[in-house]
Amino acid sequence: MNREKESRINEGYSYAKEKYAAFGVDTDNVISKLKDLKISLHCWQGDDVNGFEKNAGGADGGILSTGNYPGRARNADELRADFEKALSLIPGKHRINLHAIYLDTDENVERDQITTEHFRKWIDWAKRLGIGIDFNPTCFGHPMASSGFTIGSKDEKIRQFWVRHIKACRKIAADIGKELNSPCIMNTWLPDGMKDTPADRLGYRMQMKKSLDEIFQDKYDKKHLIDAFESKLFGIGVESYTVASHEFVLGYSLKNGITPCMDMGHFHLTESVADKISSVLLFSDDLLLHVSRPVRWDSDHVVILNDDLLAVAQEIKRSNAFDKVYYALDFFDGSINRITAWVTGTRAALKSILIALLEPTDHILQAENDGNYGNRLALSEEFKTLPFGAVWDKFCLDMGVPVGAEWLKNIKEYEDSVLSKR
Ligand code: RNT
Ligand code: ZN
Repeated sequence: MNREKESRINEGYSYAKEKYAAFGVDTDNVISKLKDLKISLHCWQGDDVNGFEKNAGGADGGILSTGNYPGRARNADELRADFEKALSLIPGKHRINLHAIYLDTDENVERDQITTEHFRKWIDWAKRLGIGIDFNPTCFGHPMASSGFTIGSKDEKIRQFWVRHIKACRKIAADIGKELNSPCIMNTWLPDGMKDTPADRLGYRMQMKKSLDEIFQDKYDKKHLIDAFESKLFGIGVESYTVASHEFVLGYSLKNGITPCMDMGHFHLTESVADKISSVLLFSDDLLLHVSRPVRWDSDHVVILNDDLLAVAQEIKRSNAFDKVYYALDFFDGSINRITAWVTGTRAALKSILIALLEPTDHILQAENDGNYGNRLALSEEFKTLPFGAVWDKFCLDMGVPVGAEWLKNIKEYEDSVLSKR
């Protein structure tokens, strides 16, 4: 970056600093907090949730990536290269999130037989980059899941197969956490459900509970493994019944010391995930968020800086809970450059956090406590146009990543020299 541009960014920043200081907000302090904040980047945006099993069949179980933009990663080496490109355009040091189907091995290994060694190359790579890895069992896109049930199945063969898979994944996740010296968050999402109204809603839930109890019998140190469990409302082809519903997941998690996971696309569209945070955190030590963007349904669009995203970050800030809430991205759009998708979504999530951290919350709170709801409203509106963009630019500059839309040039270069050759 040339000196002229750099000094313009610094000028903009000192103006913003002054503006925020007038409300008692220290922008330098906010930037230093944001530097330490980690977002978990999901590997599955890089290849449309296909994975690298020998007979990879893509996603099912109600989730769907659409689009055929050229250049999708076809193997783990390509995916790692794409990740590195994305990470180089995102300010801060982040984590990556692997699904079990992203194993990197020549072996043809069944899901209930996978071991840490099948992820050795990922672990070594993460060590080299100095980043953490999160993990997920993959309970979809497999013949044993074709009945629509996994650990909630009434068929013992199917149920036990998936119990073995999730147990194997927990072992791998704990090994990863230990080796990388950073707890690995393993999130379990289960597609189990039915297209039409079941006669036995309770029965499958009892099966699932029994399976989970078996799975969590294996004990691991929280220093290495944090177990999370994701709820869902419905999926395509699973419209009438989801075994792991919000109540099921929240109930099971709270009772068993598991971290609940709330995906922003897994609720009725008029429900506010932001509103749930303060309730969940009163009863759970922590919370995993799958940061996603539903458009009419759980469509997993790329995350953008919209009201929902901002409201979530504001709630976490207002609950002073950034150390208890883990941000993991979850979207998959195959219709655009996949690195652009990662970078856009991650930068949007970081911007929402930055805006929340910069918020002069005390002033809004004071107005509320004084019973002056007019001032609360007016201040909230005024704060929306404080110059956070100048602080964001400064943050990007400090972190050595492109400022503004400059990063699109890097994407173009990479597309020309790498992606277009695939
Ligand atoms: C599905 C869940 C789940 C998946 C990933 C691939 O609706 O959101 O988190 O998106 O595990
Ligand atoms: Zn999710």
